[in-house]
Amino acid sequence: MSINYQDRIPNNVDLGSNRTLQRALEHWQPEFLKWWEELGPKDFQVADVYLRTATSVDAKGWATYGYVRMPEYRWGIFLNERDPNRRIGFGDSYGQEVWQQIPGEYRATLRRLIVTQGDTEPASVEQQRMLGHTAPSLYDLRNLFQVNVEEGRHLWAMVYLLHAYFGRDGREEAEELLERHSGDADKPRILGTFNEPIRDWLSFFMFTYFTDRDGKFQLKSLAESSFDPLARTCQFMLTEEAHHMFVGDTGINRVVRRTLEVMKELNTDDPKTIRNAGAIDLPTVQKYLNFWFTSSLDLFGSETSSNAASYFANGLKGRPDEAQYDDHVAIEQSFTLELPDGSGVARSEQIPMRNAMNEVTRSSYVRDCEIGLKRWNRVIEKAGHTFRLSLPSKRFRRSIGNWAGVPTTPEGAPISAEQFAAHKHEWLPGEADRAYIMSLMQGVHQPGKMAAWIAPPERGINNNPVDYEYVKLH
Ligand code: BYC
Repeated sequence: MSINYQDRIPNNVDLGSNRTLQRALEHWQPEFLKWWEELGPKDFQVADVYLRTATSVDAKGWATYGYVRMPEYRWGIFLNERDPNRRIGFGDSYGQEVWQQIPGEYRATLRRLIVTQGDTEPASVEQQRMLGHTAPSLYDLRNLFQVNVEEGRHLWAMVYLLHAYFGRDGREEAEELLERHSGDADKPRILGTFNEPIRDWLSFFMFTYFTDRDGKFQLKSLAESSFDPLARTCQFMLTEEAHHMFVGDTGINRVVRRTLEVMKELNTDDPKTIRNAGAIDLPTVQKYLNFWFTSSLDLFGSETSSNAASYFANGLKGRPDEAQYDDHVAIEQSFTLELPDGSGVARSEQIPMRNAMNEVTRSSYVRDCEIGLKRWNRVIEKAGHTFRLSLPSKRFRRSIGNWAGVPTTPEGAPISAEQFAAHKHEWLPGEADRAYIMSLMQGVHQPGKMAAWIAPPERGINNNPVDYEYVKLH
């Protein structure tokens, strides 16, 4: 399964043996590059960036590091190796052979899932395109660009499936993936979070921690798919995704560490004094966390979803880590949901397990999110402070599902719209918070130098020192 870098499109799918497909993808390639130039990272296209590139898909040594100009990054098509014994792992056809081609009756649904997944990848690049100028260090600048080129590659992953398995419809969808744009009034991206602007690095770290983690869980669900090429693509994407979440996790950790240093130096926990010293007070970190976590919760869809039930029944999309469950058919089980009853309390309702798959996945996601919070809180505790970061309730600030538009406290207690409005800016970033965070966003582009609002990372990339010249600017 070594990757062929001789072809115009690097791949490990023997693309050269299918001339029609190869030509169609080579036709899409310049469109992608044009999109990258217009809507990819602004102004850094001639910089030499210390990037990793996939060289093989096995666990050992899949990556090689070196300086690359982003437009010359070798975006390509990499699928995990095929397991000839792989069987359908869930749903009505449990135990049968997986599909190498798409059964006709599932074509439209699978296309929709692949397009929705594919749409998020370029969207995130568009959202982050202005961040290069305000990077807190060259180390961070490099990480931003690594995330961006890999999201570009994830778009390639989905476009390959569209071209290879969906004929003309798929090619048209691939074109449209470059036509919708994040935040565009006429042609926005499909899912809400991917139309939110990311103007500052605190948002970027929250996005890579919380929203990329939604990516992890959605990809894990699709990695269970009976459509084998989709499963194999997602398996490899997951290995790339891990670094993105690392960027978010360590980014927030470094922000917190720097704030604690300032709190210690000045012997204060007063947000105003901390801001005057150029750091980000912990309540503000909490507000940004609330915003991005709740937005990411929406990405799992409604608690009750007949779409999710049929994805599961038909073997299109499973639960993340399906093997950990005892019952892979899930036809006789039920799930208890907590729903708003319209009069300020929550009521319970039992629904069939298959209809609750979005909620099952969301719950696994929330547990995974908590790991980072524990780590950050340990740092705060060690520094002798009682403040703790916390995840708001799944009911808070929702735009999708049963709790959409229901005002609650961050703890999930239903309140009136007036009460919500009165407290909103204690819970979510307000204009003053955003203006303050933006005032900190001054690019630091000298090797080893770090903006004053963030601590240096504990180590560099690929065993290089932190003060390595990760991006050579010209
Ligand atoms: N915003 O039955 P429901 C990533 C729509 S992130 C707007 O509950 P379903 C990444 C929904 O599409 C991972 N609309 O939905 C991260 C449906 O519309 P249609 C992305 C929303 O189908 C960082 C309608 O509401 N992966 O990879 O059960 C950087 C009814 O809803 C939203 C995928 O998306 C929303 N938040 O579940 C880069 C995986 N939520 O179809 C990348 C593929 C729902 O009736 N997608 N709607 O017009 C899916 O599995 C499903 O489409 C969803 C929704 C889980 C998203």
